[in-house]
Amino acid sequence: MRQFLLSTVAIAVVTLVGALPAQAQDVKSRLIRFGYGLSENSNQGRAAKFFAQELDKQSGGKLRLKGFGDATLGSDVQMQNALIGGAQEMMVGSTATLVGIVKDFGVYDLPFLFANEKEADAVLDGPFGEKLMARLQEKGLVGLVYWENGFRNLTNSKRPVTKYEDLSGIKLRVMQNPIYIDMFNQFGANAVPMAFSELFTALETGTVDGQENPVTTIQSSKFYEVQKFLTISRHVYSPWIVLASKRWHDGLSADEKKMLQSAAEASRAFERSDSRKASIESMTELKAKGMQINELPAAELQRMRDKVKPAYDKFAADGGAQVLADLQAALAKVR
Ligand code: KDG
Repeated sequence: MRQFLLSTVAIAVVTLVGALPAQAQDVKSRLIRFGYGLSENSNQGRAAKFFAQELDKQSGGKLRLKGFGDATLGSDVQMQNALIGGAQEMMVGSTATLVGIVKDFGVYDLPFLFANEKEADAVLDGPFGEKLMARLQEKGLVGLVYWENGFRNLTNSKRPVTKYEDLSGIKLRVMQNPIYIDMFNQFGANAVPMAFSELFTALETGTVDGQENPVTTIQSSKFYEVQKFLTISRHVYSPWIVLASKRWHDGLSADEKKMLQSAAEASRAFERSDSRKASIESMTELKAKGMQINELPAAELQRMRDKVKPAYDKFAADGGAQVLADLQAALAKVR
């Protein structure tokens, strides 16, 4: 009887603690600076706002996340360094710009890797994506969740791209990542690596003729003002990754870490849903803004796949063989 009473009391206490309001949990008042590169009125900006609201709700207003858009806290690479040094708490940015910190993140940049969002979600949120994310900790970063940047498409000011040879001679801005540089040089373009924050001006002044990004970014960054042609190629599925400074994150209580992760996971669901809806809306708006839009047929996409297949061999030869094999095994499970 005594044992029964003790276990009943224990269950009651655990239940009560779990339901305790934030005020009774170990949560301090904190300001969290969250940097990102796109505008406030973008899928990235809307998700940052949702993340802040969710964290506010879960922490009783104590964990105040403040979004800083338009790269006001710096480019992805600059913010990554600020997090590592402990000068900034959080950010969201492209996994493509992480290759200088953990080279294996380049696996996500391989052309035509994911066929659809379902595959991407399953691999990124599954054991493969989590394992790769965990490797950031030894470098001073904590990955919380992946968001969706999306399938990337081509824009330029010169001509319609109906086959990859049409890219010949086009100065094409790419992210600062060797796989993108090689890929577009292979297609005959002149790949120009550049931070996102410099891109609009570079397009406006003709420093570059074109770029490649998801249609949501093309719309929210108003690239239609300086680009005439849009080619739907979906040549890479691009993830974003929500990062925290490990120096800062290590100082959080277990309750605070739990709230942060829970709010981040809620923001992931919101962001993907919002991005997919915005992707459809963006196509309508880009047409209305007068962009000349073409979609590459399957036969041309296959030609492009064949043309850049060496990217896979090069990635494997440069030390990426194991991570590529692991990703392909994870993909096979969801196909
Ligand atoms: O800061 C902007 C980046 O997060 C993201 O948009 C990267 O797709 C990207 C690009 O083209 O730089």
